Formats: sequence, structure tokens, C-alpha cells
Amino acid sequence: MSEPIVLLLSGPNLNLLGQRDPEVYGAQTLQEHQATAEKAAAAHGLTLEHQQSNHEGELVEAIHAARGRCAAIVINPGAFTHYAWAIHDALATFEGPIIELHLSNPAAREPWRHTSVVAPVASGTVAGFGALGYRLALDATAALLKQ
Ligand code: CA2
Repeated sequence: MSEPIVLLLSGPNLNLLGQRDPEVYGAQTLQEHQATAEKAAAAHGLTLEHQQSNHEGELVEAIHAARGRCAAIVINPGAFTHYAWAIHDALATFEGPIIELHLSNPAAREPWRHTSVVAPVASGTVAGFGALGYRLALDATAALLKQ
């Protein structure tokens, strides 16, 4: 039988990681985070798929395509976290665990980052651990899938 698929979704501007603002988001590139997540997934017998988009509609469509196909979603929605209700609504239709992931800790930043429209439909949130968060998010995903 094939391994369960975990979809890692990355939102806008995360493709620029490693090029700017290393004091906030770390020095690693998105490809390096993807590799960390792939390794953690493999250690749990899971297959990781990754998709990055700067467009809300593309992320919504990726979530739709995951329905009935992927076992779980790990999502760093970037700034969409704070206002993209279409992503909230799409995630609400997904039947498996959803982990919200952030490199920084939005709760410790500007007030407009304190609201997450994704949190109400997520199983839980991993935030503020930088690159380590990718491994923690996959560990949490695997634990939830075993339950
Ligand atoms: O901490 C996170 O992971 C965030 O989701 C990152 C988003 C931010 O809007 C959220 O509040 C928290 C921003 C991603 C921007 O990525 C950049 C990458 C390189 C250079 C500048 C921004």
C-alpha cells in the first residue's frame, strides 16, 4: 500500500526566504525547509508534497485537490493567515488534520498579525520555532494521523 501523503502548502513571499529579513525568518531557503519536512515525513512513513503560491486562488485549488487524496495538510499561509477567508473556507472542507505553521511568532509581532483566520479550522499551530517548526509540524502531523 502506498504511504499517506502530507501536503505542505506555502503562501505568498515564502519563495523569497533566505534572500531578505533573516533576523525575522531565518537564513534557510524554502527548498531547505521542504527538505527538512520531507526527511521528517519519511521518518514517519509519510510522503510529502510541497506547493508554494503567491496567489490565494491557487492555494484554494490545491486544498480542493487534496480532499480525498491527502491524509493531512501543513500550511504556512504567509500574510493570507490574517485575512484570507477563502483559505479558511477551503480548509474547512478538508477531512484530515491541518497544522498551521509559522516561522516567526505572529502573536509577538504587530497587532494585525495577531488574528489568524486559519486557526479556527486548524488542528493546531506551530509558530515561532523558525526552521525547527517544519520538523515539529511533521511530528505533530504523524502523531495526529496515528490517533
Ligand atoms: O512567520 C511566518 O511564517 C509568517 O507566516 C510569514 C509571513 C507573515 O506575513 C506572517 O505574519 C507570518 C510573511 C512571509 C514573508 O516571507 C518573506 C521572505 C523573505 C523576505 C521577506 C518576506
